[in-house]
Amino acid sequence: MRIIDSHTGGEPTRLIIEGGPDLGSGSMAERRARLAQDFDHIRRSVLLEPRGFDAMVGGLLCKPVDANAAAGIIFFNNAGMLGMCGHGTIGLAVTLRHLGLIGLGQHHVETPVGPVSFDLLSASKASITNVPSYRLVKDVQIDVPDLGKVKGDVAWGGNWFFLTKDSPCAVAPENIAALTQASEAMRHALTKAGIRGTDGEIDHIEIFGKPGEGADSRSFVLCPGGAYDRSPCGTGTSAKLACLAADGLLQAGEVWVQESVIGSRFEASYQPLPNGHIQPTIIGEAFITMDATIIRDPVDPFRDGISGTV
Ligand code: PYC
Repeated sequence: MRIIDSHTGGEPTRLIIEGGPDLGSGSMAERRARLAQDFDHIRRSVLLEPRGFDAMVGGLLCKPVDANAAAGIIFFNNAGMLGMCGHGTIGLAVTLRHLGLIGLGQHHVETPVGPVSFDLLSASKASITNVPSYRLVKDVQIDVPDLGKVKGDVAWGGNWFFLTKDSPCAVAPENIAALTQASEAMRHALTKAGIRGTDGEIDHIEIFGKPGEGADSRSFVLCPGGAYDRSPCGTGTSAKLACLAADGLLQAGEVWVQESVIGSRFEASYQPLPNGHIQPTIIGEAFITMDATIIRDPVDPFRDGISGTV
């Protein structure tokens, strides 16, 4: 398998661009189910140690159903399949141009949770238009061991998020271990309380803190496999925009600068949709870091990654 790695605001994306499994010709949702059921060893071999590590997000480049789309993509991580991935779509845009498959401008992409698009603004910068996003519930209160009562919103931005300002410490790189522990505890508390998204568990936690100069907000995002997002998280920023829009705190077209715990930034805005949901747009930069071939030696006992650690 040929892979191309990139990072978006520090968060890695590893795309399988050749030699991946044949998932047939269904929708990306159908192909994602086939990938999960029949080819999970491919996901593991590409992302888990010794080739990958817990923060890495993978994507399988697929032939789109609609010939007018630039690509179909199925994103996954160390724990399983993802819905959408914002930083990964910025990485995809930059990777497709690196391969000479697209030029600057507008392109459509099919994902398991619906069509998205991106405008490639330069060799390293893209503006993505995400799936419609919305807040499901405001001010959910959960009891979290060692933290007490934590209040937050549940929102969809292409994945399910619990968003809270109740942080046990400053949202800063030196507190990543404490933030990880706190968000794991919040996720368990949500599961224990039976609080879910409409079609699945809330597997991403987003904790907000004081932003740096020139940003509107800083966040720590816990991903499903226990790693934190080095980028400001495209789907998490979309969920945040949905909450801001629902509270009347951000107007359509207004720019929101979302900063990650390591200080990388996305510029985000939204347009309202007739059903009350929003259409988020996220601008970020990605850089290619590697173009490589995966070798799965049949006698290597760890050719499909080290499992059982997530
Ligand atoms: O950027 O949407 C995102 C994302 C999801 C998980 C990691 N990054």
